[in-house]
Amino acid sequence: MEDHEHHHDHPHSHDHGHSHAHPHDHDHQQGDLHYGKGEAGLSVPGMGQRQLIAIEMDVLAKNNALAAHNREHFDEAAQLVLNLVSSPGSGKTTLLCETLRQLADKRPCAVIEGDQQTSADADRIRATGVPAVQINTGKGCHLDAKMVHDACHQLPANEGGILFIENVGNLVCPASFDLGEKYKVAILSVTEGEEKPLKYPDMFAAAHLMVINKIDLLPYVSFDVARCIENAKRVNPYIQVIQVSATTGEGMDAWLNWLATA
Ligand SMILES: Nc1nc2c(ncn2[C@@H]2O[C@H](COP(=O)(O)OP(=O)(O)OP(=O)(O)O)[C@@H](O)[C@H]2O)c(=O)[nH]1
Ligand SMILES: [Mg+2]
Repeated sequence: MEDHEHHHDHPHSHDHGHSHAHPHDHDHQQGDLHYGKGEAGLSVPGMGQRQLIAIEMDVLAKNNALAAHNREHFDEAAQLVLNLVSSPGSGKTTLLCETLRQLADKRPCAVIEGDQQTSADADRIRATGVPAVQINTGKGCHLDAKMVHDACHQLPANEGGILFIENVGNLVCPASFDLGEKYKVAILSVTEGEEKPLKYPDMFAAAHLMVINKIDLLPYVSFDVARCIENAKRVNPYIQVIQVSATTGEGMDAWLNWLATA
């Protein structure tokens, strides 16, 4: 079936200022399907682009208001809050556990864990002696500011400390939801492929720092670190990069130094 509608017939796609160049535009082949080219950047059967934009603006506006409220609390408590985002299994919890061990007796820490189900990650964090609240999102694919607000009320005061928020493993939705954090930190492991920043640009555009994890596995996988960094900088020229192995400890000093000055 030849369907060129998505290529040439965008009823609403007169210029609204969103048509900035995407680095991957030139890769598109004839016959590929592009559902993100409308104004809303996505497609939902039965819904128009304007309707989708209205819904998204409403949801994000409510979330942003709560995130601003969270940020005020975090600032009052002089608490550094980081939102750790990545695909499932990149090593967020492993990196966190190692970080918490290194920071023990140096800086008070607390953790909010987001997963669809289970308290497995909060249990791993609590085993380090650091307080943690597990949020189960059910069918939800990301944490939102209200969830983080509620979780903070379950945690002890963490004046001058660091609150790590481990988001649901997902490189898409968490990019859009401000939780009130100071920075998003994107964790990408070397088993995932160096094209991820180009495939999921929103996440890497939103992140302040990219942590490349599992560098102990570099001898066994074909992962081009320089290319990965180049790709990340194509979507976010300002992104900082740190390479670590959460299991061997390599690169942990750079990460801890970054935390100390963040
Ligand atoms: N070789 C190696 N394995 C690692 C490293 N960091 C994490 N892993 C392993 O990767 C797997 C996933 O690690 P997790 O820390 O659970 O990953 P996560 O990002 O928290 O996963 P979700 O919470 O499910 O999204 C585990 O088997 C870890 O032992 C690393 O630096 N090197
Ligand atoms: Mg985890």
